[in-house]
Amino acid sequence: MNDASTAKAASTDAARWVVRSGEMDLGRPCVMGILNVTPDSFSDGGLYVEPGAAARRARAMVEAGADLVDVGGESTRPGAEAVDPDEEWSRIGPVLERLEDLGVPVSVDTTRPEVARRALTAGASVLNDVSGLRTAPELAELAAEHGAGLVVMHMRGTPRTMQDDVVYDDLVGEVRAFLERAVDRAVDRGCRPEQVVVDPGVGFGKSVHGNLVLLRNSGAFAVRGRPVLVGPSRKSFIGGVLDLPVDERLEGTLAACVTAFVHGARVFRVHDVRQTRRALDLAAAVEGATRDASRAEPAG
Ligand code: HH2
Repeated sequence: MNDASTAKAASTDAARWVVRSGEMDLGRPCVMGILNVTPDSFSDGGLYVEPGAAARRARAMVEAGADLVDVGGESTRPGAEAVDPDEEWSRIGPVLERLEDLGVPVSVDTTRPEVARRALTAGASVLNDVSGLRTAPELAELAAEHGAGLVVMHMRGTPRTMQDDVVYDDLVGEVRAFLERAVDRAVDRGCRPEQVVVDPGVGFGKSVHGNLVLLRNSGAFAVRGRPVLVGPSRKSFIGGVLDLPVDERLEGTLAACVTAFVHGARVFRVHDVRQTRRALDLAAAVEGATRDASRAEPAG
């Protein structure tokens, strides 16, 4: 098998993701819309700090084809300082209240158990932990207790320090080993494997080239048969390759998502939901057509 077919084989078992409010079918690429309710996120900081504006943005993303919405109250951009948990909750809580009838699962991007607990009580279905259970392994217990989905992401260090050292002896091997440990830790703490999704952490302590390597090897991260999420949206490696500012990285984001999908990723965390939905649906149709190549159809 070549690289691409290995990636596909690894990802076929990974078609189920159990989240609290049901089961996501990852047979179709899954789009996670980003909703940052922060003053300082790198691309949408300050736009949705008012809870009404945030709720409108969430509904617009669902209408545009989001399968779930990820709400974050703390920026994790390189160099970002940590915020106090009460401050983080004061940003997220009023938004979650308004999303009870959103119609798709709500994920909360936090590394703090006290914030996660309150979010789950307020109806969140997924915990998105960018520390990969290093900061607070209790997050796995909370996910287990509530039957919530859990995203475990690779990052070395913290957002404040992660770009200080972006050299790895074996990037893919190190990220894989980290994610294996994170899935095992989640299971040891009571999660069913089906609740867990893994993420190689695009933009978190990697060089421009390192990020490209992660995307090219997306399928290799499907450790323990778990589905792979990638979050390339508008990130600086796109600017690094195309020499474009953050507000001109849509095409780069779409290309990153489509290539990651072809190489085995199944969940895509993005700002531009409608465009990503269309690009991935077309990519999935092309991939499906490859498998059915012998079927005779009129030309079109
Ligand atoms: N990226 C960011 C935040 N959370 N979670 C996962 N699982 N994967 C990611 O790649 C990821 C993430 C950073 O992007 P963004 O939320 O747009 O910016 P900021 O951290 O500045 O709020």
